[in-house]
Amino acid sequence: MATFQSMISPLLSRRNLLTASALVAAATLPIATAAAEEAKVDITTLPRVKQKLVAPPFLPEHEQVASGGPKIIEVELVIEEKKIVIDNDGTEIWAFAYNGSVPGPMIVVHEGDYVELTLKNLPTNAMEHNIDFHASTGALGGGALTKVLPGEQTVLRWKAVKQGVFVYHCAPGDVMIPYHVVHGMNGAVMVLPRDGLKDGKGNPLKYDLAYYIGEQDFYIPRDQSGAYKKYETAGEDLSESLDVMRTLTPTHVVFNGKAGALTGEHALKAKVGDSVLFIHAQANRDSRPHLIGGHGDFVWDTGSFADAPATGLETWFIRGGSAGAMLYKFRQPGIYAYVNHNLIEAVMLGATAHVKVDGEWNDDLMKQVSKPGPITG
Ligand SMILES: [Cu+2]
Repeated sequence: MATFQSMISPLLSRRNLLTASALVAAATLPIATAAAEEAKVDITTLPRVKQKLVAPPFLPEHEQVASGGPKIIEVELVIEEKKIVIDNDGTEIWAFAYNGSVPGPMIVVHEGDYVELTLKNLPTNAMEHNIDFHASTGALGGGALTKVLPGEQTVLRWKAVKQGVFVYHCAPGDVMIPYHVVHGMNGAVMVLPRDGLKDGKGNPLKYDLAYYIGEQDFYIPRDQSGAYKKYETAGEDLSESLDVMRTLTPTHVVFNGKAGALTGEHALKAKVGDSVLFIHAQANRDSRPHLIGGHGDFVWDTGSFADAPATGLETWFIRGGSAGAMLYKFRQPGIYAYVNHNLIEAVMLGATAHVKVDGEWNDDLMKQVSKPGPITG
């Protein structure tokens, strides 16, 4: 009877042989693999471009199709601990803000570019901060290499090898990770394909406008009367905030740092015929964007531009800890509501934006045949 050893040893030796020959083959291959190509990049020869970051809902100036080869895109984020108001009732939070905005600014590059970030922690701040880029590879997304104390700065360079839209956020360790993220310390990166967006069948997709909607859940402690508490300094709310966070029930879910930040006179603007790219980021919690009165013509809800977009969606899904993108061409004028279609969160907690669209009404798509009036039959 064959022993166990004799049964497996031919397999073992065959596997060893295969492994060994694979190693030899790899060693003798011409330097033509993608990995070898990447290793040959001489970073000192690449052009450097400074990208001027802007507060959401806007994106920095950028090309949709990259001209030329890879570049080093230099950006600066300055961390500021600042008191902000998050609703129309004057509710406050000491936010931890990249470049002073909640969420932080969007960075836009192309696949193959390098992001070179200077991260500064203002000397007036109280806490250590850092940054974890979901778009990057290695060292906890850069989090392990970017811890800066108040008064310090650091420079991190990473290569954009994954195309899509991605979240970045502070991750200083332990409970400070969610505490900083739900105090506004997150933002987004868009890594475009070098030849621009595609519809999944190889046809190019262009946008006339792009808006960046950062959704933020807040967990504000209340006093004994039920009123939201105010604090004198950043970090003073730590233990009471953690108690509210443990409930997993946010007191506010808002776009761009404040309920009403993108409604009424602050509405996003477009014209009939404009194709508008909406980038939606949520660093902590699931969301389900919906454009009331329109659709997601093309939706990359996983955030990956390497995958074909879904088409004609009613509502889509943004996984907590990710960003997604949607392209829609407006066909009718009027006010559209762009919401998180958990409507409790949209209407009662703040997650609503408006898009004011100018242009000519199309009766074929919709017509009010008779105005509301008494029932006649
Ligand atoms: Cu932080």
